[in-house]
Amino acid sequence: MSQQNVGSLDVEAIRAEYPILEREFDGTPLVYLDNAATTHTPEPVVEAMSDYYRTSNSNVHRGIHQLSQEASIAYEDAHDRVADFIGASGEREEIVFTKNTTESENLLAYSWGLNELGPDDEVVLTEMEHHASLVTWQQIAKRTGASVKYIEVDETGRLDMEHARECITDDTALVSVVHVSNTLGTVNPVAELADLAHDHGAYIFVDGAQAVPTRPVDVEAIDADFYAFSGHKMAGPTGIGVLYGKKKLLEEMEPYLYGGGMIRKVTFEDSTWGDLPWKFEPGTPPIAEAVGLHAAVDYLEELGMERVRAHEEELAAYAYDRLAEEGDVEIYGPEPGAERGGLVSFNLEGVHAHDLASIMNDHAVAIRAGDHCTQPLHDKLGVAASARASFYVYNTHEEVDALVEALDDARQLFA
Ligand code: C6P
Repeated sequence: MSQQNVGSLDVEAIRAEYPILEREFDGTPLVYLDNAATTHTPEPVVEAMSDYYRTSNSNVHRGIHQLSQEASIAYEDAHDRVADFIGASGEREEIVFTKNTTESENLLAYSWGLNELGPDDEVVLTEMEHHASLVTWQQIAKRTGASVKYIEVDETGRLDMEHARECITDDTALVSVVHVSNTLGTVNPVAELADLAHDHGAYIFVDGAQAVPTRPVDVEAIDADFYAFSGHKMAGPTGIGVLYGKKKLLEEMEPYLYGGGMIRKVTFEDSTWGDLPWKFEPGTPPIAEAVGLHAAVDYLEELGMERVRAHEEELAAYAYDRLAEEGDVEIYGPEPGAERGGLVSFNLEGVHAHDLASIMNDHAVAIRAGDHCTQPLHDKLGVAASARASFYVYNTHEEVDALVEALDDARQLFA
């Protein structure tokens, strides 16, 4: 297999569109393996955003003038483009732009959770949830009297589906599950969980922060009621995220932020709300970021999401196998294959993950170390922290080799 053609992506051509990858630290070329935190932004996306600022910058839905109309059309089109990308047939009405996945989860929790949950209700999470949903539902449960249950993760890093069937009952109001775990890499059976939730009259929210950037996602094939992700993890800009919701459910939900741009009629006594999705997008929204997200979707579709997935799986398998050969490395999560996304979390015996990340940094290898916002999961794994290498469309086998080679330095210094 050529080092430049991983999973049939032309990685050399792809890398040429990311000037940041040319950076060197003390003469050593950057090896960026922190893509689950944030991916880099290719030239077409930067160009689309700077073109917007150069030619059409204005506020949306407020002006009759030409620039405002252009900005409004670009902003609205971005909703349609995202809807199409994730298979939402209700188009823009089902796509709410937020700041990030975290805000999307909070929107659902405040808007739906605070109003609908009560002491008889249960919210079913999994032990591998990111704090963005785990902390949010904990807090909403405290305020509403609802209880929270966790589907267990088994020793292979997969969800225990037998336990899932025990946890999800007629008392369940919502199942909140991460599609691809940012720590274990596990790809969860979200469609099966959606069926389970619906069989018991519950809704399902899917946290797709690590899924939409890395594989084809069809929210209607999953039958997700709600689905969230962030622009900055999918070759797009920071400052924009998405909450997908089935139109009927979003229509029934109260807004959670109030202000201009989301109303139909306001009197001194009361107000009524505008159409979807605008009733959830008060104030000046992330317009240039929406333009950038649109360009990122175009960019990814041109690469082909099946090819992106194949590339991710292949690099994860290569990294897993190389790390597993080391003998003193503990790897978390499922073995390589369709049930593992493009990341590998691990620990090197005798070396704290933070020290390891610091040694990697000396080699210009950027990885993440810590709890990855999954503290309870790390407690369960029996470690305070782990190191994590996560891959994207521009990563190569050689970069995985650089990661593995740097382990020797860490051993010499700390072990
Ligand atoms: N994970 C990481 O793993 P925001 O920061 O709102 O764009 O995304 C939050 C989030 C929610 N769910 C999952 C599964 C995630 O992985 C993340 C972000 C980053 O490095 C930061 S903790």
